[in-house]
Amino acid sequence: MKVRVAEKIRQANNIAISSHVRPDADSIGSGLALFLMLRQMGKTPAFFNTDPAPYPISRLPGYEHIRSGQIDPQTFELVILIEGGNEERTGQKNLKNYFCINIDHHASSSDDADINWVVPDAAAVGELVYELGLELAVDFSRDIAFNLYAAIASDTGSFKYSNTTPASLAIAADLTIRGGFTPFEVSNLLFNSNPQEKIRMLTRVLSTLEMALDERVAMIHFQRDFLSRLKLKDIETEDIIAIARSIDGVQVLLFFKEIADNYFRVSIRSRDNFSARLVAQTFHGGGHYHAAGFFFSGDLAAAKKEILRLVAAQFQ
Ligand SMILES: [Mn+2]
Repeated sequence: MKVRVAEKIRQANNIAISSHVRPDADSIGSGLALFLMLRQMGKTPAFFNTDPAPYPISRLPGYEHIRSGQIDPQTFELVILIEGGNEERTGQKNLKNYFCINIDHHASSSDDADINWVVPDAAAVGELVYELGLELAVDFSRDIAFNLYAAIASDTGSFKYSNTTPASLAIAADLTIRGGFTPFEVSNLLFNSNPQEKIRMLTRVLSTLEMALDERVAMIHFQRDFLSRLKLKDIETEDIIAIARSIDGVQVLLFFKEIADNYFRVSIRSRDNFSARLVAQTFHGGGHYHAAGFFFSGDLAAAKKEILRLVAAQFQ
């Protein structure tokens, strides 16, 4: 599949890139690395996203190249989608007008694109774009390598999560050598750049901690007014989730983010042999085995009750 993707790229000149709605560091870092690779190859790439990335992801090198909005009606010979190939995932409404390649590592990825290169064993799409870069024989400049390293470091929780493989570590090591940067430079940008207000917000979210099902489940929630009182627009919440799921003995973490009245985005994280994806799919969501998400309509108490019932069923 990698060879086919590389072949399509070699044949095209005008190439659009887009990643998913509510972009994370993997989708932005991988997309920017690909954008810079295409430029180096003499192509004319353009990167469109429907949603802006939260701080500090917006500080990744080359972020200023990303344009806001729809790919259409411009002409592109090829559209490359990072982590998800359909309108629901990308927010792009006219994908049917283009030849699309979807590069993803979510087992639940759609197969709507013309070529779907989906590798669930990859810890991050950054690993796949690295492989693609080798196939295309590009020179891994500092910015290309930095973005790919950031993508992998982010999706593996700095190489701590269960998705981390020997390949993740080998690729990361190679990227630091080729790019001439230290792992600390990436950590500093991604993890040591928190605005003070985010830490204040974090204390509020963590104060909602509630345990359930013999303390095997931890639940936290985020209310919209946490942000308005702090004058923050949007915030990256992955590290808040990571803190709550680190509690000894917790197998499942549920994070409820209030989007609108009686409407929540639910993130589910799990350990060992508990499938977060199975729960998410029940609510028409998706994700990975240990990290998945979905939307829930109803009040918070109803959401907790219904989801805990499903979690309890999987415990048995
Ligand atoms: Mn990812």
